[in-house]
Amino acid sequence: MSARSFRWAAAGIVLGIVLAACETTKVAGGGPAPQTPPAAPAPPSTSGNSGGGHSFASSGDENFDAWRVQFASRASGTGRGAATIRAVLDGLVPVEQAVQAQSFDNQAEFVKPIWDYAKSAVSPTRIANGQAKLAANASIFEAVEASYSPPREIVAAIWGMESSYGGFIGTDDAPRVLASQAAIGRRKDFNEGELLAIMQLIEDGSATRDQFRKASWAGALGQTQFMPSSMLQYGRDFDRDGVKDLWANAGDALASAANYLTAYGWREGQPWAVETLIPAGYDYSLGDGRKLTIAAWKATGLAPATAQSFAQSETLQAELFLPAGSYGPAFLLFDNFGIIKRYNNADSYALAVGLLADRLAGRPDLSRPWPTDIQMLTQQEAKDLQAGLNKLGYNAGAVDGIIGRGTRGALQKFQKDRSLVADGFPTTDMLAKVLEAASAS
Ligand SMILES: [Ca+2]
Repeated sequence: MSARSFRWAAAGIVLGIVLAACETTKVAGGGPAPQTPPAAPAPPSTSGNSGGGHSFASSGDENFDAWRVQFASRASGTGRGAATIRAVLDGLVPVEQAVQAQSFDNQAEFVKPIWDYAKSAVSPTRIANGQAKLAANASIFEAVEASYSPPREIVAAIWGMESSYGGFIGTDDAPRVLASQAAIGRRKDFNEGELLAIMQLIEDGSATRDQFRKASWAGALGQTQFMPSSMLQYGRDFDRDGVKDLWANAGDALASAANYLTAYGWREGQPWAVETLIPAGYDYSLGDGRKLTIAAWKATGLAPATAQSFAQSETLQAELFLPAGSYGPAFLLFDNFGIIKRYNNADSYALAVGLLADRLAGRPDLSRPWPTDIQMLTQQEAKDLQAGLNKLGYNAGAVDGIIGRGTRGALQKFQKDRSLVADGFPTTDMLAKVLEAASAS
């Protein structure tokens, strides 16, 4: 798995997020459920098509052309009409492979700390813009909140993170970028599924071919950046004008996002997380992903950092999350954190959305600052750390330079065995200790 979020890369943000290692699966939610085939009959193909075969003008790329003809047949086999297939696939020229690769590969020399992302998420501008958008669209948010589970601030925060509240929705052609990836075999089934979803959306009248020309470079659509399969399954025509206009209609986009979170089980009335104070001498190894009740966490000495209580129920389960180890704010995470991750599968993303939503809801800033003066490991150093932990018998997983939960857990065990603060946080000092132990072993 890669820590690089291919969507954030699209937004020009260099990633490599520590503590959030996982490939971002954009609004894929484990794959869309099969849809009922649309009833709309396909007009007959006009030209270049005989005996059910498909032909297209050459793109100049043999491999792409071969894939396109085969995929067109597969699309026909799923019931898509020839005219739709042509509208989506004809005239496509694949994105240069070097450009595609650059979009996916993590080029960052340094592993970027999670707080870089969290801090930019709650910039004064983004908070002010969000509050203005909430006010300007109050009736939409009112109605969306009445129909779906998540509070308006969470939906607004996603809107802010995904498109700067509708300000930036992408300029790539979704069929082109999806086809380019499928043709070279990158997540072929996924990308072909997204192309089929686009065809269905066109055939059922949800959107036009041209609307799909405004997408992120990974194919995400509209103000809340839905992948086509998610638009097909969770998209909403909130203003009931007959089209799911995620691009220009804020109500459609926001209702779709709220519907998505609701469908994945948003727990109404529960927080996403609450910042917690950590007492001196605390056993940080409890922050290893385990879930305990609020009552149990309180018994270990945790207390809410602000006036906000942890949760209404003492029996609610939560996880202690230490994105900055013992050096920065700590959180009790609730199930809704995982629901936000269904939107974009990275801890850093969910943290950013949650923090922004809290500020939009008028809650105070974090009580503890992020440790912005800590020097982060380079990717090579992160690899050295992983190799050292593996050599010592702590399973840090693949030596990939990406510090995810596996590496943190291994480091926590190393720290605990040596009576160090077991926060799993990879400082250069901790790297030196691991390397020293590994070379002596
Ligand atoms: Ca609509």
